[in-house]
Amino acid sequence: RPTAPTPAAAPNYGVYLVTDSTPAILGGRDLVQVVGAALRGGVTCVQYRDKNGDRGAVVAMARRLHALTQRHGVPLLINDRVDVAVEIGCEGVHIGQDDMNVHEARKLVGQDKIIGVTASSVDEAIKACQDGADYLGLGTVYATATKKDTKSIIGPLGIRAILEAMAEAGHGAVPTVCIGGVNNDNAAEVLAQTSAAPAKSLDGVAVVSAVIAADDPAEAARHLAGHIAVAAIPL
Ligand code: TZP
Ligand code: MG
Repeated sequence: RPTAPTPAAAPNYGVYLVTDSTPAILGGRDLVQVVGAALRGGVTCVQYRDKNGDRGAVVAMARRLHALTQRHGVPLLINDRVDVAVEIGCEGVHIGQDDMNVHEARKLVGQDKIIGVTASSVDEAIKACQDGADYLGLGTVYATATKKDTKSIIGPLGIRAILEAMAEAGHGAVPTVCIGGVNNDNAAEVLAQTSAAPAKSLDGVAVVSAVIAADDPAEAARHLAGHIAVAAIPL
């Protein structure tokens, strides 16, 4: 791993970890320890996602995670809570279709920070690109117990259709990851089936339970990194 990282300048979305603090996924473990192990295994980007914590607890955890990701030269993004990202000065935010819009978020975080947007359709993806999103999370790929309200299960072919439309509309340079039910058993297949090469392919895969709920998060991340490397995505 490079020793002089510039996370915000050149993010690598290859092995994108989204956290979950719920007992069903994290169990009784310490999130900082689990994310630390995942970073040692090769996670390249971390999104802190906590739908339940009160603001004070979320700010405190975000600061701990940021100290950790900074040691690894990896960007930390905050899900939904733009104000928390601004307060702790991390590398950016990730927002869904029902959250703050990209323009509002940009005013709050500034030009130099990363804004990621979830898109489930061609229209949502193109709009997010036009609005200035720095990367897109595409999905839901497969049904998953991690997110209850996954209204749009679009499968690998749905992802590929979005990638093709992005390239066609001139947004081929916007990085993308896919999310939803991706794990070490299906990552290779997902990467192959989503690829709209040579026009556009994914820049990585985003996972929650495949790493956070793994018995050995470092090994799970290492294994995922191997799939990314085999798919010839630069790590
Ligand atoms: N957005 C779409 S699916 C999802 C999110 C945050 C959860 C994915 O979790 P998992 O455990 O990787 O299936
Ligand atoms: Mg959201």
